[in-house]
Amino acid sequence: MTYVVNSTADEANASPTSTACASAGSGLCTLRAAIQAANNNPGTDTILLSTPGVYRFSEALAGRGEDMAATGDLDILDAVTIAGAGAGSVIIDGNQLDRVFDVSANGTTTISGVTIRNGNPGAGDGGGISSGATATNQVATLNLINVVVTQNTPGGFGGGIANTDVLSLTDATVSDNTSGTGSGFGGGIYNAGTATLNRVTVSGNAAGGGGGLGSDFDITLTNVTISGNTASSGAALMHNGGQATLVNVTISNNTADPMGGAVFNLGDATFKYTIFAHVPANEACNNFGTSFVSGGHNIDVGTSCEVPCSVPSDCPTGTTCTNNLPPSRRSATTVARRSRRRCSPAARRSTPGARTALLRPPTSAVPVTARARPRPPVPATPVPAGRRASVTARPRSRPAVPPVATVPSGKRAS
Ligand SMILES: [Ca+2]
Ligand SMILES: [Ca+2]
Repeated sequence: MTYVVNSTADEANASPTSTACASAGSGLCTLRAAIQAANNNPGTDTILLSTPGVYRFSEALAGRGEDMAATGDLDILDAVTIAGAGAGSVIIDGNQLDRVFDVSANGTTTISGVTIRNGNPGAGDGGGISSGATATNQVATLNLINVVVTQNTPGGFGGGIANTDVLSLTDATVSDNTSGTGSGFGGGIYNAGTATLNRVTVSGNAAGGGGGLGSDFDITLTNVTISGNTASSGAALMHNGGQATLVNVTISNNTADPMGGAVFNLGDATFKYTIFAHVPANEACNNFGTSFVSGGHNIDVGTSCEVPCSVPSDCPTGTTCTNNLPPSRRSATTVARRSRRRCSPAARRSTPGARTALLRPPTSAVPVTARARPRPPVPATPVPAGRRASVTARPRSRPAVPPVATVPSGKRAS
């Protein structure tokens, strides 16, 4: 069935068990009433939000912790398609009363063409959206298309979005969300399932760990910009486990204190055609994971995000192992020079200045010990306090986080 919303008011359906959309107040079809009706009507319905305006939660319907869409957040219990007229014109505003959407429906829910803002579920996860099935053997898949998620502030994880199942964002912006004061994880998005982002901007979000993105499982970023996010560590991305795949990603101007201005990795990560733009004096990447692999063709304003190499055979096809130290530091010790070798596009060799770099000793002349890949510099506090605290506080189905075991022995402060 297709429900056409014809009122921006926030009113519950006249009958909470009806499949017809008519609110208890005006008799019009409100967004809340449409969701209640669609929940009651088996199968994937469509809800059209064609009327521009701000769909603001009513204080009269405040009520966190309710799961039938009658009060507080809009609970999606049956897979649905919600189609808005555009993120610039259709704004769903949680009014700080609760998160905006709580998706627990088995199957595929699609939300497009809306802005989701001002969600605040209190102590819960997912300021704007929480998505994940609660029933055993069910999977909530949420696709967000042409959506803006902004200015949401949960007490828990996932300032903008918290996902425990399957999430995708396409042509979306996740901006200016904040997860739990000080210790929250995933300022823009918290992913404990699988997350796929394509043509997405993640900016201005804040968290204790993972300012832009905090991920415990697989995450794939393609054509993504992550900028202006802040955290204690992993300002752009904190990746705790599973595979992170970054292709055509720009990471710039993210700020972490004390470490990991760009990426904090405890899992497996690969990156290709990726720009790491940060203050060169700061280490932008902290890798304690099982792998941190360059697919080549990256640009690193500093050097910390490129994986060290020792010999050309360490590098992907089309790249070669060259000294990445700035000219002013190339008189450093042999060990330092080797630790700063990075895989760079082979095309660079065509420049006259770099040509001498080709005149290196043959591979056989490099001592075997030099092949051991140096670890990146280890900061004073390997695992952020926020991450530890959060694992303790939220033991639910999160994966085994290997924060301590993966840190090289002898490198922890304290
Ligand atoms: Ca339905
Ligand atoms: Ca609710």
